[in-house]
Amino acid sequence: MNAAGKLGAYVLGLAVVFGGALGVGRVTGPGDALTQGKSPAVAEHAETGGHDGADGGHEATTSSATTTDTPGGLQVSQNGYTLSLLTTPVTGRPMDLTFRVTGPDQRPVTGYKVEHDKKMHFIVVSRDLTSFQHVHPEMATDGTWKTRLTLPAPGAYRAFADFVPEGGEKLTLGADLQAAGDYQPQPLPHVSRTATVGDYTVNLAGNLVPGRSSKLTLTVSKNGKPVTDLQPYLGAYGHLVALRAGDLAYLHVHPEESEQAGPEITFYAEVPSVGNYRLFLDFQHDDQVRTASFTVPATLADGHAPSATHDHGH
Ligand SMILES: [Cu+2]
Repeated sequence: MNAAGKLGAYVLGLAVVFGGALGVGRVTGPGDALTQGKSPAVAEHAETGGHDGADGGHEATTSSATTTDTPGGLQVSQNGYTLSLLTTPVTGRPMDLTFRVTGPDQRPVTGYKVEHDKKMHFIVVSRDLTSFQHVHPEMATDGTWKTRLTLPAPGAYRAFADFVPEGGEKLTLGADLQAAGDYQPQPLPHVSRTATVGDYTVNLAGNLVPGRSSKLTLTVSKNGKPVTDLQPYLGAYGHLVALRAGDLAYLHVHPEESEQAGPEITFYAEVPSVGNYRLFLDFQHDDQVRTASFTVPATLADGHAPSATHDHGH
């Protein structure tokens, strides 16, 4: 009870953990039978103990605790739930993308818990990580979800369904989308702590350290002035999705609760490994949601830790 309560609060406040599989879902979810297969192994390696592993879940910062779990978004089917995309994509014009999630009983899931104001968070990114969309589909009574979006160009895309099924634990399933046509993959954008979107500049401070809760502070300014009247979007002043370069492992991070509507938004993110990550920040100002994106390396704590408290590029 206590452990569950504590973890629950933690999730609400600073939801972090890569794929939701690390401790949180496993401990609080009722679907223990579904995860039994890997829990013992994880407990063994993580040395958190079979019983108070519950409590130690997010405090276990050893790298072994993170590497034994599969991050979210890498599988099209997990815990008996399967994502099926039902639309052949087109590019350059709006399309209605439909999909279903089937449950352990093989039927389309129709019962979902609301999380961050929505029952379904759906993300579509190009595999080269240069295009990102975060949308909220509508569900028909038969469990078919539909959303309108435009894929900017031909190529390979990854779609992520981030949801909590009733009676199950939080999941992020991923599926490929292939848009026919002449494809020009772009290299991963350069590592940068500054992102520009329209008149807005967002600066990033903090470092990603694998296996640790890493504090990230994003500071929003418009035409050089700090923005102090950010609007809540889905119950928070910002939403952050992190995707690992190379395999698009998925991390949805929510900010530390704040009374302050900017210019700073603080997140705690826990990444599962070294490597480059692409971060996408959604924030709302002047009634419009905008996305700022960054490429950020994750490095070991005892390795190079660049001073990151100052913005670069100004
Ligand atoms: Cu969402």
